[in-house]
Amino acid sequence: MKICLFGGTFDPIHKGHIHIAKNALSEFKLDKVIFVPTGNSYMKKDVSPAIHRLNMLKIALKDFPEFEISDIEIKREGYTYTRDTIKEIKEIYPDAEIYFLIGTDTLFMIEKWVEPEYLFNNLIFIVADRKDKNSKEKAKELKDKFNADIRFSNCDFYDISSSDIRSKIRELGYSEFAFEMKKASECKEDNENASFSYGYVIESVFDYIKDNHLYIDLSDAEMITLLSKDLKESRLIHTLGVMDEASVLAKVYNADIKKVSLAALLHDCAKYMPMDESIEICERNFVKLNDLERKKSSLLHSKAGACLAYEKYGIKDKEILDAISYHTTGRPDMSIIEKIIFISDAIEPNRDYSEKLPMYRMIANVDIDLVCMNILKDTLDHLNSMEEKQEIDIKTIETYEYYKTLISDRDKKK
Ligand code: DGI
Ligand code: FE
Ligand code: FE
Repeated sequence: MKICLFGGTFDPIHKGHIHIAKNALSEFKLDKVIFVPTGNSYMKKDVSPAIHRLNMLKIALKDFPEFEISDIEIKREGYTYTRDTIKEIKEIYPDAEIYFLIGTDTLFMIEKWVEPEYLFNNLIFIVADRKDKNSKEKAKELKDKFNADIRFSNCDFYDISSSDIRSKIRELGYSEFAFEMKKASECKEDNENASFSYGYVIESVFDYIKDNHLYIDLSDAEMITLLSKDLKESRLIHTLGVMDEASVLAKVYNADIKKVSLAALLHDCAKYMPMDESIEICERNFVKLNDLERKKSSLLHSKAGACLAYEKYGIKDKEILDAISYHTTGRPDMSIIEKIIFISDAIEPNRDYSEKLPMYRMIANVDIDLVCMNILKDTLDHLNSMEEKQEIDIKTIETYEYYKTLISDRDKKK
């Protein structure tokens, strides 16, 4: 059996990818091409969330029985190396001849990958460009050095890339881009614009991009519209209250107002997400959950919220995501953004659970750590006084202890 792996970010998969995969399939008489989207270490790289890239692949490849998708790299936490992927694939297909489809740019990078010797020993590389003279020379060099088997596909590699598509969408907006795409697809093949049309995405993938707001940042208004579908009215009112309170505190403490408002806006975005979905979204983003978080939605919604903010609202900023993630329990040594969200959630103008709130609201403007400690203390007291015994998350206790010590050390110094 001859199988060919085709790795990439596929952000998004475009017609050029499909074109070269089809060509390789017939030219090298392959049994199948397996598309292997790269993983993303949660929130780190500037690529779209894995789930979207995977969904776009599924949509684009559904009519091609010889094309498969493997999520092995997506399922692997942290950095992924092609070497490990090949090892796994060899276990699944021990007798297969394994090809690896690449563009010319990749040919120049393989030597820098982990264990290139292993790769050249175990793979037959197919380079999807026959024209590039430099790549022919590079192939010869690699053959001499590693005894590499590098073959050139007899097809044109369309030089438009996913990154060009992303920037074009960003620049034109969805409607203009759709228009451009339609125009390009009407060009004849020999027309110089044809290669461009090949580079675009298929229509159903474009619909997915639009529906999931990929490649264009959502405006605040769009976020609120989306959020209003996920939240009840009372929760939306609370959210706007947190935004108001947090913006004031951001000014007082000189914190990044944009980040603070986004974190405030989205802090409870997963409040009504069903438990099973919440656990799933955390797991696929490698967010670890303890046993209590797995059974209490009051605790789970903050971590699930960070993941939802990342996947659905396009937030990639770690500081914003952390503020959402820790808004319920807090954590020791919180950043200023985390503290602002943590206390704004408790003291926003619509809250009235305690007569101490007006005092907290005043103190918040001068001593945020003191208010943090008090809110944590109140939460612990509240949970302990409830009729139905409440388990307490270790983070809540650790955070309380941290701020209690901080305040008492500070008072001693005075
Ligand atoms: O989502 P909100 O209602 O705006 O507020 P939140 O996210 O701060 O808190 C949600 C609930 O979580 C609140 O009723 C208190 C509860 N909570 C906070 N810390 C712990 C906790 N519940 C348990 N069981 N254990 C905790 O450590
Ligand atoms: Fe909350
Ligand atoms: Fe809240």
